[in-house]
Parts: sequence; structure tokens; C-alpha cells
Amino acid sequence: ALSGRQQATGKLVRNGEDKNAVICIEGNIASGKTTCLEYFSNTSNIEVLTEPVCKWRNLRGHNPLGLMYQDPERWGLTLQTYVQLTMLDRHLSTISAPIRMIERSIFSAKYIFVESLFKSGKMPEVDFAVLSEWFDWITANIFIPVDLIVYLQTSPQTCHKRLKQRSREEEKVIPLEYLESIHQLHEDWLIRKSSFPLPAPVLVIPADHDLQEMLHQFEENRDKILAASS
Ligand code: DCP
Repeated sequence: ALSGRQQATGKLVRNGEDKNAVICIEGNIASGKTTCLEYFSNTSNIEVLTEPVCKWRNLRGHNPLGLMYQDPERWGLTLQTYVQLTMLDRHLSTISAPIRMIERSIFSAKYIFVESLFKSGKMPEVDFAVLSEWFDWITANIFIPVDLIVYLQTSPQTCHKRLKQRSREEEKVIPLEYLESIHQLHEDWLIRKSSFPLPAPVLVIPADHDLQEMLHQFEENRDKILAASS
């Protein structure tokens, strides 16, 4: 799925696919990205790609996600290398509808999660350097189109509550402080626009509401979201 052709820009692009709209859904852990994607998956003309989290929990019988939460210093690089590969694969997979919605992106994997591990002292500098070299090479040489970022903006407290409710085994060790740091990194990137480059304009949807109100919010924002394809 990584094939492409060299263009004048020097980047690899997939044949004829750059005219489609790509929308990335970003937000904290348990901010409701899956609910958003499911809501729009009922719309014709939209294809929805959820995050490959099941791959991160089961790689040839290993659980890189679980290992990372148990011992981030040892396994952070392992998980994030694999996340980067699976996200790249998602971005470059064949598009089958005029609008593609994708859960997170290779950008948030690096700017939020790798950054968080490194900044909190849980990732050795050499691991961070290797991941950064990979990321820089990929983004310099492979065209990764994004037309719109939808940011589901939550409070860390809401995410903490939802996380406890869904009780995914690996995530039981996540403290509120971790969600606060992931929140801050999202805000710096997508709201303050002060940390890393933005691959596309940002549409903010407040996402602390209950399910019913969130579905209403998604409907209210439908036109703005779909405008990404025009
Ligand atoms: N994760 C990670 N590094 C990444 C991406 C994700 O460590 N680069 C972790 C955080 C979560 C799990 O993977 O423990 C799934 O993350 P998401 O927040 O992306 O997915 P959710 O299922 O929590 O999203 P939502 O509840 O918003 O649908």
C-alpha cells in the first residue's frame, strides 16, 4: 500500500487520489472520536477509517499498547514505531469514496504521543531521535494529504470519566495527569497553534456533552465538515 509516483514536488503521491477530501478526527483519549466516525459512517460519499488500535493490542500475539502502559521507558519506542507504520498505511490506503474520515493521523501520533513520552522523561533521547528521523523522512518524501482537522475538544476530567466507564484493560493505569498532558499538547497544536505545523485548517467541536447532544453537534457541523470536499 506504500506505492506511489514521484511528482514535481519530489513527494510520493498515489495516482489520482489527491482530489479527494481527507478529514482527520483528533482529540484526547476517550474524547468520542469513534462515536463521531460512526455517526458519519452512515453518510453516503464518506468512507470512515477507524484507528488500528486492535493491531496495537495484538501484534503476532504481543500487546505493544499494553507493554507501553506498563513500562513506557522500555516499550514507548516499540509502540510508537508500530503506530507510525500503521498510520502511514492508513493514510496511503486506496480511497474508495469522495470523502475520507480518519481517526487521528500520523501527525498527532508524533506531535502528541511521541512528544508526550519524550517531554515527560519517559522516552530516552536516542529513541526520540530515531522516531523523529523516521517521521521527518516520511513527511518530507511522502505526500500525506489532509484537508480538515476536526478537533473534539474535551476537558481532561470528562475523558477520565469516560475512560473509567469503558475500562479498556490496558488503560486502567492512566491517571488524570496523563490526560491533562495529552490535552495540553492538543491545545498547543490545534488551538494556540504554537507547537507544530498544522497540516490543515481546524474545526473545533466542543465534546464534553452527553451522547445525545454530541450527535446533535455532529449534525450541526455536518455542512462545515463536508465543505472540506468542495
Ligand atoms: N495511543 C498511544 N499512542 C498513539 C495513539 C494512541 O499511546 N500514537 C493510545 C492511547 C489510547 C489508545 O492508544 O490508550 C487509543 O487511543 P485513542 O484516544 O486514539 O482512541 P480512543 O479509542 O480512546 O478514542 P475515542 O474514545 O475518542 O473514540
